[in-house]
Amino acid sequence: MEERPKKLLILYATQTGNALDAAERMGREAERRGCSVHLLSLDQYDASCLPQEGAVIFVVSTTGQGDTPDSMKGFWKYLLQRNLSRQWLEGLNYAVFGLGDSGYQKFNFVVKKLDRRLLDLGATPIVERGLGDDQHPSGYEAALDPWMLSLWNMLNTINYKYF
Ligand code: FMN
Repeated sequence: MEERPKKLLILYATQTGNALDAAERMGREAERRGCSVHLLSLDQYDASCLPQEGAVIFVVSTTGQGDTPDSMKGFWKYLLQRNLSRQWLEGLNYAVFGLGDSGYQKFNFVVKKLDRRLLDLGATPIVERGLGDDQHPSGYEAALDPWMLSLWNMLNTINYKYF
């Protein structure tokens, strides 16, 4: 029996809107490539469903002094639960892109923590995390463009059936 096509889920957390812009851009690119996309803010997503996903793309910013955006607090609390096993996310392919500013001491702290926690819970990274930086003359997009390219390439290479 042929495997049912999977949807690409894009989850974002933003404080001032940039991560939403980035996530929407990613969604448009994915759809142009024939991919079926589901775009949601992290506070609209039930974290207990993560093990059932095929692939998830996270786009999250860092605010405060290395803090998560407000819309990520519930999700992050769920993920930090001690009773989640190291196999909980086995079978989940993920990619993370962070938005931050290297002028801050805790540069892109949230996406770095998220990446580490997903790995700890058994998930498999599709590509290395991307780090957007406000200090770059082209802003976060300077890192987003090459990161997206390697993401599409890797999804093709691992023959992920997201169409
Ligand atoms: N970037 C970091 O890398 N680390 C920080 O600790 C950090 N704190 C911030 C605090 C404030 C009040 C603001 C306005 C920005 C901060 N930034 C920090 C930069 C933001 O992450 C960056 O501007 C990002 O593009 C914002 O994305 P968003 O609009 O999706 O929230």
